[in-house]
Amino acid sequence: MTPLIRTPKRRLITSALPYANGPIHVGHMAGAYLPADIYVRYLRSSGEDVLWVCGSDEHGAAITLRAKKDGTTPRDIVDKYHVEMQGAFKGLDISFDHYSRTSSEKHHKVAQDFFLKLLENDSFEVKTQEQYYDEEADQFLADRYITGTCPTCNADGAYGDQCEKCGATLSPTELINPKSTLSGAKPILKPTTLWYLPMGRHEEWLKDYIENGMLDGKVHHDAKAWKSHVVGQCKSWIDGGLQSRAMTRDLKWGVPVPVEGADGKVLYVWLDAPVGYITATMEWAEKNGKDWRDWWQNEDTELLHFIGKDNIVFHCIIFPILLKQHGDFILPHHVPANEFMNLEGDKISTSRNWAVWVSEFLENNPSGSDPMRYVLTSIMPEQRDSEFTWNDYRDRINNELADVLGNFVNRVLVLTRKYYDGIVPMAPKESVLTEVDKSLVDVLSGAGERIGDLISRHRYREAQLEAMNVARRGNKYLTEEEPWKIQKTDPQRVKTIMHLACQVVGNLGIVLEPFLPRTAEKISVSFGVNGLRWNDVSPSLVKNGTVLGDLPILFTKIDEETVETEKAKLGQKEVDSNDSNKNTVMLQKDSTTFDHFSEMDLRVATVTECVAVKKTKKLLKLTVNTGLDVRTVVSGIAEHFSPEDVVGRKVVLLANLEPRTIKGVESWGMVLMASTNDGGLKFVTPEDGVNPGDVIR
Ligand code: B3M
Ligand code: ZN
Repeated sequence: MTPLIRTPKRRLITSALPYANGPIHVGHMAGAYLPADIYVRYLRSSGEDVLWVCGSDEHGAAITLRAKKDGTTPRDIVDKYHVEMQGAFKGLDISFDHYSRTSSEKHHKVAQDFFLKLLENDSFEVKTQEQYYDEEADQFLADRYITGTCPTCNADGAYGDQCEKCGATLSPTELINPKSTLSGAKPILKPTTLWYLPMGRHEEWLKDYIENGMLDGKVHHDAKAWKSHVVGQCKSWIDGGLQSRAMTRDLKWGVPVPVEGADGKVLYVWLDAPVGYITATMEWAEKNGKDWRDWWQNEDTELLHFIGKDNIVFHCIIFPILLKQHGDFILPHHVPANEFMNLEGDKISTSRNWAVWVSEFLENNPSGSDPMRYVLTSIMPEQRDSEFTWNDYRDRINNELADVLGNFVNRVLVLTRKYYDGIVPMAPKESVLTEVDKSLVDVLSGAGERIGDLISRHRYREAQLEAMNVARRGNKYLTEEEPWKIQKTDPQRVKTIMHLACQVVGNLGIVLEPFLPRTAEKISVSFGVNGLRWNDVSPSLVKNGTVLGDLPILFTKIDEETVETEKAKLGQKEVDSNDSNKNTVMLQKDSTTFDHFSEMDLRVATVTECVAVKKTKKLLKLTVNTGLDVRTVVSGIAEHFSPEDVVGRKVVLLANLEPRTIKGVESWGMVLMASTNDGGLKFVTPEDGVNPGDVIR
């Protein structure tokens, strides 16, 4: 039996609050913002009561880590990206009703009140435990701030929560030789008190909520409408047993824990950030003379969270627990999370600059948001990971937007101008319609419902395809009916054809709006249907006698140069930026002693000969004059230098490194190189006047 789901009176939509620690890329957009934008635009056009909120997530380790790397303060970081991210959203015509931020005074108060209510409702376990503390940085260390040797596989560089080499789940105290990533210091153990959320207590009702859509013995939502990957992830968390999770942290940056004696403690970012949705709603309500409670405390409201898959557990398990424990709030009815979008065969990565940055792209491509929106929707990772490539981008713009949509609209406009001075001809009588005409009319009659139904079920790729199919049908109709061939002999028939073709274009002005808002707006204005809405979609939308307005060419084609330029940018680091370069500066090594240093015989040498080592890709054999002798040294620099680049150079040599034989060649010593932070290698070259044999100390 399918349970009866009530139709909600209003919908509250949220999109994941992006961390204010870097710019927005296409993966973010396709994950949590563009799908929500399409959904909300459709609901608005359908006359539904809908509110969409978002904001910057300005707390948490992501921010403080970034500030540390850039040598600046968290405040500076969040102020910068709070503005920058909004630029990207605006550029892509993301139409939030309200965009907030979590570092505001208002939000701190809301989050603290929320926490206090949880405390009052006995939601936490308070535990005092020993935690790693960095005395130099003067702070407790989050798991990711500690690295060391993995106790399982002995690999270096394991994190406090996980070894990425062998996959072992760790706790920080298990690491061998733990080190703080903040200062490099060895952390000490210090007792601290934290408030834990005992999630195990909630397993039973959560299971019923996720698997059956039931809450407190009542039907809450349609569990079958949830995506299988979302339900699957939640189930495996619950089945694995929910562990208690600390809801406070010993950090300076964040929402202070509003309890006496809790100095130096802040709320866990995954408590504070989702409460940001509530704060954003309050701010919007205040500005618009509305009551925020209608949206959060009324059973007639449906709550939907748009997120990426890495946020599923927080929105489907932790936040629902918090909301239920609080007691005054509704719980999420749907979490249509998306999977990940990859880029040109690799994962999108901010630190490697393997990303398409939305603001930067739009700055260099003043064609507006629609082409990018179109492509991202076409490949939205709704059910599985997807991939963005520039070739595909070009093909979709050129073959679909330009050749189908743009071409069709333009032909209708040009022909209407040519035959009727741009005035839409009268509707034909029903009786003169051919079978082909009738089937085109049918396409228009059902378009609103078909596309709307797909959007309602969060199938945005198919919905956009269906909307484009309306244009495809129109284009095919014109091509096959060939009005230009019969205008002289059968002008009456041409009037029918052109009237119907104008109807197709006019309807595109409505059904394309959620996907391509700017294009839809241009079409609507030109065909006199602006201000009309989803329910107006019909074969008689455009009024007889409408005078068509100007309409510029809708899409310009993408040339090869653009594609190549964009591809070339991937993985390249900006040279001047004060942020990205510093990311790759290596941390200082553990201290050494002067004695250790003076054991090393570092001296200047000149390269007199150089050849590649046979059957290797990486090795060069250098003959060097050390001032003491002439010897051979094998160096792994062949991928960066050819032998001619090396001969005649003065180099710095570690001369007393034990001799060894590499690929059959005796190597005595090591040439010192500088690794640049873009992955390159450079010689360390002594000044003029320094000669072979000169000692470095
Ligand atoms: N800032 C994670 C992210 O940007 C986090 C989302 C918060 S939603 C309440 O992926
Ligand atoms: Zn390991």
